[in-house]
Amino acid sequence: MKKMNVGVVGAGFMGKAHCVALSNMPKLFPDAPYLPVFKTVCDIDPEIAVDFCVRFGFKGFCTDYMDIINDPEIDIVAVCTPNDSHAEIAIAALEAGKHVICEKPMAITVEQSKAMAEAAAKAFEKGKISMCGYQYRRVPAIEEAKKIIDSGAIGQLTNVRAQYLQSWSADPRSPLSWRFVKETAGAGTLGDIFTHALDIAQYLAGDVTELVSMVKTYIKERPVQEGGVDLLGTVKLGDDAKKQAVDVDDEVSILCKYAGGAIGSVEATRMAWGRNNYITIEVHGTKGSITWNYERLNELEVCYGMDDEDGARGFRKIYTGPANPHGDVTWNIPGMNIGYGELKAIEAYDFAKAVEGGYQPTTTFEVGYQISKVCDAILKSDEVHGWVTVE
Ligand code: SOE
Repeated sequence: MKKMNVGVVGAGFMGKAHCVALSNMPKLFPDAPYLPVFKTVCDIDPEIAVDFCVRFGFKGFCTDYMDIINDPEIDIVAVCTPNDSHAEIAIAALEAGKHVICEKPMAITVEQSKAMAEAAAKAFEKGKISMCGYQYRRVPAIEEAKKIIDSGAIGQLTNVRAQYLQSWSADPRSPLSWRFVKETAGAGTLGDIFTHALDIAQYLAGDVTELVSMVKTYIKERPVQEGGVDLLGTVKLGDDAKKQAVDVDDEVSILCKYAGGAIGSVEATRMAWGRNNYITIEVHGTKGSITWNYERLNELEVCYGMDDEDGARGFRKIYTGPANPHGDVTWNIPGMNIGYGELKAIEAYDFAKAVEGGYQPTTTFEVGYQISKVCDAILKSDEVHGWVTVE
């Protein structure tokens, strides 16, 4: 089997997600185009880099990502660092002739996203592939929803509502990590999770063309955690901890128009007690509806409203499995279910197929750039208290 050397920059949560996915990809997909070889892992913290190197069986580690960029043996770079370094690392990797998969949000400014999309277009001319990590659109149930919508079975879309609700930062004792600092994160909930819900909505309904928004920060300062490693609310710090101001948003809501003609809304918060990874989509069409929730990610609910008789009308539940998109990764019997790990493996597989086939996969850097433009329009709309057109 063909081998491809991988360099991973950033050995935190997303570094782990990508490495688990890369190692599972050839095991789950019988036609995986290559066997990823763990060549080098980079983290600015040498202890974390060494630990990761040992646990994942990397051949080596480094603390300067340029060691990965300058290594001619490395074919693929996974960018899994905090948001402020995505642009410089991804562009350097593309210019050095690597294929690049970069975590979301793509960058912290529209200008950076634009530069990344341009670098990706140039690299593609030389056969190099790039992808931004908006994985949730690859959930088999969402791909099935897309098939149903595109087939016309639920008619013309009228309304598309998307939500991403979490609670890990609802407690004011949840420490301030890089995710609460504009300089490193670019934005708060907006870049972190709103963009995922937006990506799914746009995948199904077309790009957002006009919007009006509300952007709120509820917890204005948080205790600072020594070391700064992002622990996603799993520790709480007491009143005696040093505090730092939060300069990003906690919650974002928009009303919007989609290019496909539907209207709708997208909302996200990390302050919804009781919600964990609650991503929902509800799509209404002139002939039927679709609804889905990530917390039950294998289940797609569809109502073929015009086909059901009065008194028998309702949502039918489809347990996605081998007969649905990405059925070759799911276990044999619907209801056995896949989770986050398999989803990231689907992303790694889609990326690998694109590398093999020499085409750009969905969730290109161009998509990441378009999402950045919507985020910019959201901040502008909140500022002017009115509707704005997405550039
Ligand atoms: C934290 O909100 C986070 O880890 C996001 O950064 C991810 O993109 C999301 O998939 C899970 O939650």
